[in-house]
Amino acid sequence: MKKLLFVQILAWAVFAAGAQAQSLSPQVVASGGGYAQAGGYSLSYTVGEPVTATLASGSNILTQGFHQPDFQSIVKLLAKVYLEGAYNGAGMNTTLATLPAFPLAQPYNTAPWNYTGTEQVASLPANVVDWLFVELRDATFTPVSGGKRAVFLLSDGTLRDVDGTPGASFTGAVPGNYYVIMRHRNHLAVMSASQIGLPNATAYDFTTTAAQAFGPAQQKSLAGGAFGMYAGELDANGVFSVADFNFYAVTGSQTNVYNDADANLDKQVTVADFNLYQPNASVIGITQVRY
Ligand SMILES: [Ca+2]
Ligand SMILES: [Ca+2]
Repeated sequence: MKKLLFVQILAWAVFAAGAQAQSLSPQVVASGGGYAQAGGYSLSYTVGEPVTATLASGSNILTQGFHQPDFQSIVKLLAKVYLEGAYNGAGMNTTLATLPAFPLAQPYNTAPWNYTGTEQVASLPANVVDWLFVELRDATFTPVSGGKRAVFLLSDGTLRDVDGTPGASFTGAVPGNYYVIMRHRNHLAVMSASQIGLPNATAYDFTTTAAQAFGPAQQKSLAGGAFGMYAGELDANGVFSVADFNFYAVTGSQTNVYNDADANLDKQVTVADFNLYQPNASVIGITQVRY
């Protein structure tokens, strides 16, 4: 009997389709739907429509379609940083990006980072050096919601988000003051010396002095008075040790590869990469960047 009643209700609901639109809060307009009531039972339904597009403007993101998520904040970071291994005296080499195997999706999805972000592009933007992994930390250095993003590092040291805009776009993070950690696959990670008010209109520049990075001597003096991240921290755990040498030794010589042992980012694993690691071998990263 109950089953029969349900079928009857369903029939009523179908009959009512289109004749009685539904109104809820938040208000939506459905392409189809209906409501029926009988014998103490009620039934309502809507015909949804798929998400059709996601739009972003300023600090807001909007997903177009029937099911609207909450408005999400995007916090933008502008920053400039150099990698010792790619530095050429004026900017950084883009040799690695000529590699056919250069990843179009972020490569920080393995240990020690284990970052599950889906950042990817259909084709590389101009002047790419490599991917960077950027993190936001609060006043007590604690990770924050939405505070991780993989972006491209460009030859002039600036960042380029996969959304095509300058900087790193942190979806879900809220405007505020943050310490910023810059991570690279085979360079010692650095954190900003102080909190940065985000979004920022002027790029935070790590390259002007070693003191732009938190802690003592966390950046290397480069040619031309610039400073950059120490090359050769091959296992990226935040500390130079024999483990980084072992990573190089086990990898062995390789050509035309995207490999973490390639400290100078020239597509090859050779003694030149060991030579970058060797003078940096006693550098210890600050606690906040270690894994
Ligand atoms: Ca290490
Ligand atoms: Ca190399």
